[in-house]
Amino acid sequence: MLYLQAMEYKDPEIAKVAKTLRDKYKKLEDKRAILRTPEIGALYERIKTLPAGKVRAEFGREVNELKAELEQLVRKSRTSNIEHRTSIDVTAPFDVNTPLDERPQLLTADQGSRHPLTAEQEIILDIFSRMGFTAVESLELDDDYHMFGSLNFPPDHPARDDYDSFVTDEGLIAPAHTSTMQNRVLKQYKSNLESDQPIAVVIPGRTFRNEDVDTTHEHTLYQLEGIYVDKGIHAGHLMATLKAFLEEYYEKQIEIKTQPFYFPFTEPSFEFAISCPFCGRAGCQICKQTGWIELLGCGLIHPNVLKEAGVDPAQYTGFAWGLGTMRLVMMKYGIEDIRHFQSGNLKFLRQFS
Ligand code: FA5
Repeated sequence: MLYLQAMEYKDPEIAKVAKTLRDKYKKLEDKRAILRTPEIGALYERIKTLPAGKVRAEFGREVNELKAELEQLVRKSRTSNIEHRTSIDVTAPFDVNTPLDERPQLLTADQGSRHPLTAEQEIILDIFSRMGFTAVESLELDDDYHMFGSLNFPPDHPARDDYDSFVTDEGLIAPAHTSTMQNRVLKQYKSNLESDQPIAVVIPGRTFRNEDVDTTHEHTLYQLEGIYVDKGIHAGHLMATLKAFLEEYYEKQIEIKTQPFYFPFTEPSFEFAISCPFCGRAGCQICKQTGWIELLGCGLIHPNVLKEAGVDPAQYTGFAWGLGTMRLVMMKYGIEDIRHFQSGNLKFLRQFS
């Protein structure tokens, strides 16, 4: 299934060709052939026959838009079925075809220990499970629709640039946040609403950003997405849920600060910070002299995001958040540099085993 919004063209000739080509595309086995059809060639020829000026420029622009729409369709055809592909075990530390006696000797399990992030994630999920949330794992390779389109990012909107993500040659995306799972989860659990049950899901995941790495920023980071939808849900429920979770996790009362923010997929949106445990809010290098550490982004799910997943925004409202798991754990143990987690430094890791 392809999730693309068909463009509308003002020029009647282009609109007609667009319709013909969309119909043709559905029947084609080799989807790339749509880019070589005579209809599109004829439109480019037609540009040359128009008088120079506004009419020609407008016609040319729409022909280019149609070409871009078709190219996007082709790209999507390659990526739209990724959920159905067989997964590859990328954790195997050797080529699985290597004969048994030539494989590297592995350390016995009793010489290793769980990574602190894995252990903490279990604690986090246990708290949310007790709060009524189901856990769903996120994907580590996704597509443009789930990264942007399903999340109310208009095409070519500058907000897309805020997520400087990694993209494969085939157009697959290493997700920059766990929000890529929102549309899937809403679709998967919307039947709850019909039986008067809320949608209450948390989604732990590994995400990737082309980031300038420093004490609080990693290029490969862990997030925990949360989604809650029901009738009559408002920002008070969001704040109460997060505060209840944080106080359970830190086992003490904590100071939080929220301020308005912008995300295309929530309205209103907030940035949520907790007081810096390293300096007690006096200001230090880790909190960049602000006294606060940004922990998560959140807000009320935008009606367009609900609608896109088939949930009626006139009946239901909901909230969502994306929590930086590594920062949460840093605050708990006073870890002053996020880079320790993925450094492989045994001195650091053994403190948690
Ligand atoms: C997001 O990623 C939004 N998807 C969050 C969201 C979800 C908003 C649902 C509304 C609804 P942001 O880019 O601010 O937002 O990242 C969220 C959190 O991830 C940050 O507060 C921070 O704790 C963590 N984070 C972001 N970038 C990094 C990084 N480079 N290294 C470590 N943690 C990071």
